[in-house]
Amino acid sequence: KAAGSKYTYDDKEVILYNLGIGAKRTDLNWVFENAENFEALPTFGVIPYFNAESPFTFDEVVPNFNPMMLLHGEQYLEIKKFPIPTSGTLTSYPSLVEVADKGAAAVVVSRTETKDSTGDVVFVNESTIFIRGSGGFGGSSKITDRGAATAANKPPSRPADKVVEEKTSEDQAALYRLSGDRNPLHIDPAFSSVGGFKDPILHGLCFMGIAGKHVYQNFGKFKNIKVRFAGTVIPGQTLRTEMWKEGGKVIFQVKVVETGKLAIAAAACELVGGAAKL
Ligand code: HDC
Repeated sequence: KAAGSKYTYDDKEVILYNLGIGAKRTDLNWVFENAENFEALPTFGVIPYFNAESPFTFDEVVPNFNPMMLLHGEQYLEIKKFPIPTSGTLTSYPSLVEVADKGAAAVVVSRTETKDSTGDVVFVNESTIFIRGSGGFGGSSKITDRGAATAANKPPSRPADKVVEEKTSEDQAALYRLSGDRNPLHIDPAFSSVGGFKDPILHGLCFMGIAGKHVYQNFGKFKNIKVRFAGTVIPGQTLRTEMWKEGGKVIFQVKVVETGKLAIAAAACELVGGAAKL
């Protein structure tokens, strides 16, 4: 929509988001609006875009669309302007980029620019949605190279430079959904089981936020983050983020400790100024 989708928020939305990705009551900068360095965690940049009205419906772009078969496949977030505002009105402009045919599934890529009231772009989001059972329509299987948004980010063979483990709460998805993603897949077992999951699964953007927090805590500000959701996470499971600093970039991956399976792969953050503590 040319007019864009407005998202108005204040410290309440910021604190709710920070709590949703695991901030603790003792993390005053993240949970107390009067703290000297009160801030939104960097991946807050997905929230205005996520709450924007899409200019297309999945029904219009893929065959056999079933919302129960939809999974978040990949996400790229670029933060174009610092500091991230902790209140205000931001306007998002979403558009469809491409649809690919993966045989058993369709992949839908969209892009959203989010601007502040001066017209500056604050965030760019590129989102890949993986829709099982909607492929086989004879389209190309290729995804266009979009630079950092599609980079392979293969981890180096040496042991990780930094590792952080964080146990998610069993109520993580129940809390995270209040930041705008009310998809029943994350709360309603009757819905998730039709999609193939006995227990409701955690939002991809929630565990991306948790991993982004680990990168931020260890290496400082980043100007972008890209992830591939390689496996599902059930609220209550423990996430292990393994990080490698390669020049101005932190390559990372996330595993579920209880199963040893990858939850995030092909992931990286490019650091602001390339300067980072290690
Ligand atoms: O990787 C599998 C998986 O299960 N990943 C985890 C998914 C997940 O947990 N996501 C987060 C939770 S869901 C969520 O948060 C939903 C949220 O509410 C979103 C709402 C958005 C609404 C938007 C409104 C606007 C799975 C199932 C994704 C893929 O596994 P397989 O089927 O085994 O695929 P595979 O055989 O390995 O590969 C087939 C082709 O697909 C490409 N591909 C694989 N994983 C991908 C992916 N593409 C994008 N994202 C991924 N995660 C492969 O490259 C392959 O393509 P090709 O054949 O061309 O090489």
